[in-house]
Amino acid sequence: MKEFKLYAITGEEFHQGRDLIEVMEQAILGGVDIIQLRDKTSSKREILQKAKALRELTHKYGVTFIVNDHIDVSLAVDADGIHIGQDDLPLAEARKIVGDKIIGISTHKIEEAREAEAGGADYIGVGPIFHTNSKVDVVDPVTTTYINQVSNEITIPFVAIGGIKLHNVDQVLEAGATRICMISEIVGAEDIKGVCKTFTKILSEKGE
Ligand code: 3NM
Repeated sequence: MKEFKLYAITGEEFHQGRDLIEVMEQAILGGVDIIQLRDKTSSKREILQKAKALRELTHKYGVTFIVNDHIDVSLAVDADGIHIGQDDLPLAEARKIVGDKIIGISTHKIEEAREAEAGGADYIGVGPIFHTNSKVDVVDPVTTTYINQVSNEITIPFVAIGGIKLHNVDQVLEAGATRICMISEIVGAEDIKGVCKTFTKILSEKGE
């Protein structure tokens, strides 16, 4: 998959009434490399419509587009890939369905990271690093210790997630992460583009 640093996930409960596409366009203009559609409440039909619109948007800007959970929706709109959790279809089965499209997997401990790598995941999520209100039933924070473990051992791309904010991102990068993923700090911001530009700058300085 294309190299990436800044990854934004939709979270319409934080959009403050702003239109989904406008919110994500601001994030793209701020330098986001990947957009993920994550929607745990809408009907499949509604999710499909949102996915179509986001596919169009991401094509326009050449940004990678991932759909959370719904492999069928991802394929139907020709997204670049899917993101799945530990309780979803196992990686091997998902791979049979999506072929060489991107598969990302959420991991919360090193055993899961190893399994995802061995199974051929394209990237893994590593989190939640800090407390988050954006995902229900998520495990307790894994802290930056888990980033240390993954960065020392895992060779596929990993992205840190969960409670990451401008005020704590330094800890995440210092622990060894080079890619970060957020919902609320990005889509809940007053100035979405500005916040993304700040993160983009921090990430690129870190990479130098
Ligand atoms: N996955 P925010 S944490 C979607 O640890 C998601 O796998 C997580 O939202 C994981 O940036 C999380 O608002 C929520 O904390 C991230």
